[in-house]
Amino acid sequence: METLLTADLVGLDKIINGDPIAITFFIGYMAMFASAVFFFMERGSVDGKWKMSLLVSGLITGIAAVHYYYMRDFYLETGQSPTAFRYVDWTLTVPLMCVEFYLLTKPFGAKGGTLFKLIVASLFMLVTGFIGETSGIDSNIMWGVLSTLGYLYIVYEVFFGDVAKLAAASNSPALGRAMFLLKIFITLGWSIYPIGYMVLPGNLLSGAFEVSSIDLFYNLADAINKIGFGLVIYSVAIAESNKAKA
Ligand SMILES: *C/C=C(C)/C=C/C=C(C)/C=C/C1=C(C)CCCC1(C)C
Repeated sequence: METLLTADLVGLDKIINGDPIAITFFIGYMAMFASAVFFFMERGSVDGKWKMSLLVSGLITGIAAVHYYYMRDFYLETGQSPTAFRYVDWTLTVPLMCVEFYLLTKPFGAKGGTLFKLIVASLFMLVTGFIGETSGIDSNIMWGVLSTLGYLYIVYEVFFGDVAKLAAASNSPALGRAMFLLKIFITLGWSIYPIGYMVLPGNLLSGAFEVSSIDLFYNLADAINKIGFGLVIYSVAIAESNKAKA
């Protein structure tokens, strides 16, 4: 009990003394937690088919909140990047984000097979990324390239594959808007992760940033992609639900 208390106080002191990485873990944790509460509560404000989307947004941010709680403490105790926690979080939340994309197009005929392809590609991206982060200086570029292939496949699916075809055929302005935003998140929001990965020793940006900044990139990207994307879905859901009432 006593050691726990001391560690907590040391951690708090670090945060207050302005370790920017510690601060982003701290804020990330609270923001994910608050977002999860918000998405769960707001399920009641939207129409039937959007409720599942809000539930999934709540699960994504809720799962992230729990991992941020552990990642923050791990970082404060060790000063190291919490790579294993990070990838466990992503392995759960990225497939759920694929479910989110699928739910958007489901009312217009999306098939389970599309979801399956997205999940397989995202798992490939994450497994190779994890191996890359833990494999050391000589091979992290190679694993990063492999991981990027999984990422590019997801981008391809959203821009030209099944997801894109369904959205184009739907003639729904709401889906069109959601798809437009989804494309921005997938290309700009998700690309922050590989940029963060490139600060690893031996990788392309290792001279330009300190290794520790990897967590700044990842924490920023998580906030944008988990909370930001959830809010975008929420705003489309509210607009569509109000239209249906009018
Ligand atoms: C909520 C978490 C999300 C949306 C995580 C997304 C993660 C990525 C898009 C990671 C991509 C990577 C590459 C494309 C190459 C280098 C290794 C990764 C795993 C950082």
